[in-house]
Amino acid sequence: MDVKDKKVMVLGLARTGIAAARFLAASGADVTVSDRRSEADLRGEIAALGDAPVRLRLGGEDSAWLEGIDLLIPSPGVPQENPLLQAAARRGIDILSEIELGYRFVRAPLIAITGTNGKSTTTSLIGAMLKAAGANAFVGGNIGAPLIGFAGKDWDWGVVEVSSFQLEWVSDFRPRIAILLNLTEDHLDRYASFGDYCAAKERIFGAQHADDVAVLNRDDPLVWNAKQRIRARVVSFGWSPVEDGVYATKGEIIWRGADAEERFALARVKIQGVHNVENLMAAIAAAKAAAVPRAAIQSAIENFAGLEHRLEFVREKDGVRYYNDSKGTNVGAVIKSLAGFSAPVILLAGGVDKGGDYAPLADEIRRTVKKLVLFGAAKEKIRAALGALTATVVVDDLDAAVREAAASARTGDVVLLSPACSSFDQFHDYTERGKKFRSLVQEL
Ligand code: UMA
Repeated sequence: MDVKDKKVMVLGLARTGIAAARFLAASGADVTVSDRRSEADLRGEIAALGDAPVRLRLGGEDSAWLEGIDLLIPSPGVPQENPLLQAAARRGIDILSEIELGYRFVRAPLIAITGTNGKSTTTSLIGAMLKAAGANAFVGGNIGAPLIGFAGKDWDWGVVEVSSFQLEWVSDFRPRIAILLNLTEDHLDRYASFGDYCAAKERIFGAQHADDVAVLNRDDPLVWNAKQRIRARVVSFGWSPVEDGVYATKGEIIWRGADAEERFALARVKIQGVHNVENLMAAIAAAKAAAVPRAAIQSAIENFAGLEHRLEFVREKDGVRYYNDSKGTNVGAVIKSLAGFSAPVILLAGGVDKGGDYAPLADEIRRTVKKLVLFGAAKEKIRAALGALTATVVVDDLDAAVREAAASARTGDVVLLSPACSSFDQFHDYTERGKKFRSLVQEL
């Protein structure tokens, strides 16, 4: 692909838009960046463009701006119904997501990871395994560093977290190794149905060839069902023993290839919980497909301390342990997080509702949640779904939620922020929400 002298519009000026615009301008394209936010709102983003020669179209969306445009790169946060995107499609303008652009320009074989939950942990684990083996590998994508930012040099491997949003506009995107971890309801504010969301995720395998590898969760029926539509060689992971693939027992993970077997002890692994064993299995399946030696994998899994905002231990005060799980932005994630606790939990949840159903949380709420503290825009919807199952209090915001939780917690309890919602009603993103929670807890 050659972008020199092409007229390209980058839609959305945040992390993705900045990286894409800078790359395209440096490659000789004629770049226009559009964002519905105003210039005043975008000061920091405009500064991050540096001296890249780009034209700015800000503070709205006007289809006249598409005049002469050959190619449009939407940011992941731009939904398919966006009027400019729709108008571009009607005019026959090429539309590529930033990971498709990245795929075409980044000089690295890719390992791509998707799924509803566990993406960032699995992505980080695979990166750590490759680095432990001495490979020159990068970790990027939805985890926070746009793929296109890694163009311009040669890599042994690129490990890329990809979201359903990023997979909406791909065509040739062909990871050597692609992982689908699990599928539960998420982003139903963006998709017409759960089926549409799953179909977007499955596009990760769409351009793979027979000599590529697809890593699939055998225990998730929706994921396993995708097998029949995949051309690549399937390597599976799950809890029951298999002759070819990966499985786990209580104390170890076993990988079985065509004529070899390797065992990975879990005794010294720091990340806890059933969901993390699943992430470890998927990461080991991918690392073995990338020929990473056993010792490098074992050392990486023992050194990995987990991610910020993902069941992150904040502090213990008066015998109460506080955990920040701000990245638990959907019901499936919260179920897995609660499953890891046996102590009574005071659960802080709420934020922007994503159009899904909270009822699947009922069993875990009954089992472990002694009090539900709800805040933010979705609080009444969650109270209607779950409030009858345990003591429930509704407050305005996270500050009040932390105060309420601290006042009612007793020695031995756990206070867990795992919101089951996105954060955009009261925060910039989940990291800001998680940092705020940590500081509120530190001030107690
Ligand atoms: N905008 C418009 N018009 C629209 C919608 C948005 O102009 O119709 C503008 C906004 O005003 C804003 C910009 O687009 O200025 C925002 O774009 P963005 O939301 O794509 O933000 P980025 O910073 O580029 O972040 C994106 C991903 N965001 C989303 O998918 C919502 C980041 O994932 C990702 O880390 C980053 O690219 C780098 O690849 C975040 C996320 O929440 C973490 N992902 C979802 C998830 O994990 O569940 C999918």
